[in-house]
Amino acid sequence: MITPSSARRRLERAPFLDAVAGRTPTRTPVWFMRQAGRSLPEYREARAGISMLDSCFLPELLAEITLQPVRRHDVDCAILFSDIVVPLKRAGVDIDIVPGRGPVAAQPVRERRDVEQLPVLREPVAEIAQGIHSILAGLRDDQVLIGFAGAPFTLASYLIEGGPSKTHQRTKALMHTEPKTWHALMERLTETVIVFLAGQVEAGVDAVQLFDSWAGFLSEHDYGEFVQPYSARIFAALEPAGIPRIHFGVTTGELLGDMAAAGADVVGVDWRVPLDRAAQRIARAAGPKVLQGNLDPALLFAGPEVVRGEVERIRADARRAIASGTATGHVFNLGHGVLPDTPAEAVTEAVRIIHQAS
Ligand code: 1CP
Repeated sequence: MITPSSARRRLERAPFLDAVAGRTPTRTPVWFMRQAGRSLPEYREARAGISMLDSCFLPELLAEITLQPVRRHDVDCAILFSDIVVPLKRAGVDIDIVPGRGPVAAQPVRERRDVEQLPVLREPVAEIAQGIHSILAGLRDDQVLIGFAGAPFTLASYLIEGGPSKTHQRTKALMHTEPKTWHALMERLTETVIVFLAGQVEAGVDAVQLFDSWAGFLSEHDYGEFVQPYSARIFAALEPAGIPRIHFGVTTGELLGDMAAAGADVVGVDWRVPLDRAAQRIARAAGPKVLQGNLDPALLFAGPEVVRGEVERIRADARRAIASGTATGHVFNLGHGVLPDTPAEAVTEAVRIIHQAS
């Protein structure tokens, strides 16, 4: 169980918190997944000569990189600069982030013995707690900090496949051929994720997002049997902390109800499903929730007029959902992360358009 933190800020006028609580925000809150990173020249400069994973363990650097997009784009939320594999690395798993590719595990987890030997994170990551303190000192009281973790399924996929996968074939095969091994792995990863998030909550983050990025590859049945119970345990552990909990995955149109039912307050929706239809699926399964999304990140390349049209359409979809009682609020975001080649100016312009439309 994750208890409320004495470091938690009391924010009275943050648009994100107003939208999540069902109040009318002063402007539409917006943040973008992957708002920190390669699209920013100042990020490339700050990271020069430092590996991705090393940068996640340097408190002042991770704080600076987290704040860069907040300063440049005037987004309403900072997202902690870290990676989903950071808790695995700190626990002692031999995993690295290969530039241009992503997380790669030296010894993939394939058998019962591998699972039994997989280290579990026992202590929060102290460097991240220090970084969070610096970030909070650099934010205004209308800007929130979102902490995050990867969900057990998405982490398991990197460990089992050994790296990024377009099919998740070994992961699915393990679930079905060795369900006991699968469940043992998910137990361990769930513990790690809870300890990792507990440290962020204790350090004072204002909200948390659980990224189950690749859950959309699963059938509804497999999601329900092999994945949802563990994500639900994480959301239940977070509940006493009293901060908003966001759940996100890509191509999860068919799973939105089940992902909402895992216990989130806010459900991320990718661009494939209109927000009002997403809200119906969510409300039917779990009651009305806050929606987060869902501009197609590729459209940041299409120029401000296209973005303006899409922003209006998405806001109309969200308004319809709220008016019909199937959603209680809307946080603007992309349907997935900022693409690395996106011009920084296009991101700033999109934020301006979203705020203007409020
Ligand atoms: O600004 C922010 O959003 C914060 C930074 C952030 C976040 C939220 C990073 C930094 N990683 C993440 C989470 C993360 N990492 C997810 C969930 C979000 C998503 O769906 O995009 C996933 C799946 C990962 C795994 C990962 N790490 C990948 C994807 C690989 C694949 O399977 O396709 C990659 C490329 C990384 C490396 C990484 N993490 C972050 C950055 C800036 C980078 C690229 C750095 C580099 O290569 O030098």
